[in-house]
Amino acid sequence: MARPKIALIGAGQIGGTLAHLAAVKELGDVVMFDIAEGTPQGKSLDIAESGPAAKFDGSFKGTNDYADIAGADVCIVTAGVPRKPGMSRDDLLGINLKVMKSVGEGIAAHAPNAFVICITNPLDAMVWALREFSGLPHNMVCGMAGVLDSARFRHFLAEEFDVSMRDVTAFVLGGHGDTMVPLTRYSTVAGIPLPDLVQMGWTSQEKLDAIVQRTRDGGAEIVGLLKTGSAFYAPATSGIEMAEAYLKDQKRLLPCAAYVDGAYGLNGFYVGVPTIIGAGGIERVVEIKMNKDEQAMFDKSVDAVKGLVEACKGIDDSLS
Ligand code: A3D
Repeated sequence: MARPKIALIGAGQIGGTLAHLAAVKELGDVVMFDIAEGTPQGKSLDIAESGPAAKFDGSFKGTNDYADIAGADVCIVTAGVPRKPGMSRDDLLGINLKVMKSVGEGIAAHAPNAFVICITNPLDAMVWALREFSGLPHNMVCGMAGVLDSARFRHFLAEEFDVSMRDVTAFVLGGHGDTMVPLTRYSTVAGIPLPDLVQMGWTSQEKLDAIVQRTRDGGAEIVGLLKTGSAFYAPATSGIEMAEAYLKDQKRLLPCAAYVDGAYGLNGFYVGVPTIIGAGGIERVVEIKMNKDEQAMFDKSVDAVKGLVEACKGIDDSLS
């Protein structure tokens, strides 16, 4: 059986890391597309040349021509610009919306059967716009944010408790922005919920609140340190986890920006929710019960995303 074909649209920091991870994990043949001439070609050749030492097989191609993504099984989109210190994700909206238009048209023309994972910010609005521009089925277009935000939360919790991060599960829902919703009641160490761990004296409520805030600010913390761009190792690893769930029909329960129509009181809206990812793409949206406070945080986050979607409609007439 032929190897799956993975198209990476954008060959920047995240795109290059995605290609390397896909290679090392032998997920399939990789085509990297970018408008910058030479960048996808150079990164692809460099990764291919690491194969003999790393011991992986696969073909790696860099291109500036959308025709080369033809027949891709998965497309991961990182094309656009990242933020710099002092910028919010929302500041990227105007420029990245234009990028989503060309990417959506490219995918529609050459890889209409692909499972599409958007990573470009501001995430929830960009995945909505990418779906609109591409016209692909809603279950085949989603956004990566919840896996990353949950991974950051899990990392901070594992450090605080001095336990393996393997045993820490965490849930971060809502939009990928300052209003994201880390759900402590649904986050556990080997099944023990965080509020119980506070009662058991593993940490204090103040420390837990600080970890929640650090999770919300996780992207900005890295931007502040790097100064020239934003995080890429953890975002790429998170995108690969989602792609693998699709390619291997793993039926993973992963939080991601998915089209929600009916659940959570939403009618046709992209936002971060728990989903099942398998061979059918986003196979299910999982509706969990939230208490009053959690619901209020989620609603606030949904409102923030709605504002961005409206802003997109104001910029591009074809979206209204
Ligand atoms: P960067 O290293 O700048 O790479 C972006 C690439 O996109 C560059 O190589 C550009 O040449 C290319 N590009 C620009 N316009 C186009 C176009 N029209 N068609 C094809 N390629 C194009 O950025 P990065 O890889 O660090 O980040 C990529 C995106 O991911 C940014 O929007 C970030 O804000 C976003 N990001 C999202 C998360 C989430 O958790 C959602 C995390 C980190 C970064």
